[in-house]
Amino acid sequence: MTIRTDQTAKNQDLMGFQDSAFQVKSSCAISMLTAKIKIADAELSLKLGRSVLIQANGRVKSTESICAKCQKKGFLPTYENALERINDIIGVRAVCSFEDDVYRMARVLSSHRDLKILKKKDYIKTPKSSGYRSLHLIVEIPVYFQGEMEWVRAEIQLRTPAMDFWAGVDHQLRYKKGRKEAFLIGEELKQYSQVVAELDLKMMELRKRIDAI
Ligand code: 0O2
Repeated sequence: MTIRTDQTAKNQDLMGFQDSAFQVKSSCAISMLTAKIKIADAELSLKLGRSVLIQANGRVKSTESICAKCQKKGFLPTYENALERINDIIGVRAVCSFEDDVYRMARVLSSHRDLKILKKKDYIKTPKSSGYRSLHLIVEIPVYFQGEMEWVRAEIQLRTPAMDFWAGVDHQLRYKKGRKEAFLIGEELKQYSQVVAELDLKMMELRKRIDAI
């Protein structure tokens, strides 16, 4: 008889995420969302005479991270639970030049009739207590695979380069949470979130002045 350790049991319950059909559908959803972001950028470029998109990329959350997120949210880490309750198993991030470009990009994407916007989380207007700032769209996109259409859920994170830089440093700190030094660094990082917000505003004002020349 094989005795399953807790971790093995959890990972087996999440095996659906290793399934090749799931992987193909996720990768299609990422390609389609990335294409939509690039098309939205092309449309905005025509209107503004400049590109707003700096980069767009996507990823599928690892099974370990899905398992950890289920535990953090306090529900059993099963494939069904995770699919239903975790919005960012599939994630796409678009870095846009300026704060108003982030909202422009969100408006264009929201106008696409084949994209369902389930939720908008504006952590720019209302930053998280950590200091995190970005605009999140929880969406569903239709994916056609093996003769069937499925609405696949994903999270689109829209942010400026400064917000992205801040979030990257904060992400590194996350792995050191619980240590005394990490708490102090976190407090300092929170203050820099305000500095980043001010820099974003100043850069946007400069761009408006350049536009007006
Ligand atoms: P990872 O490793 O980046 O994927 P909810 O939708 O409200 O039920 P959820 O999904 O926790 O719950 O929503 P939330 O808080 O909007 O977070 C979604 C993602 O945003 C996170 O995914 C991070 O990618 C990013 N994020 C949110 N808060 C922070 C933060 O304080 N710092 C940084 N760096 N990123 C943040 P994961 O799965 O937490 O992490």
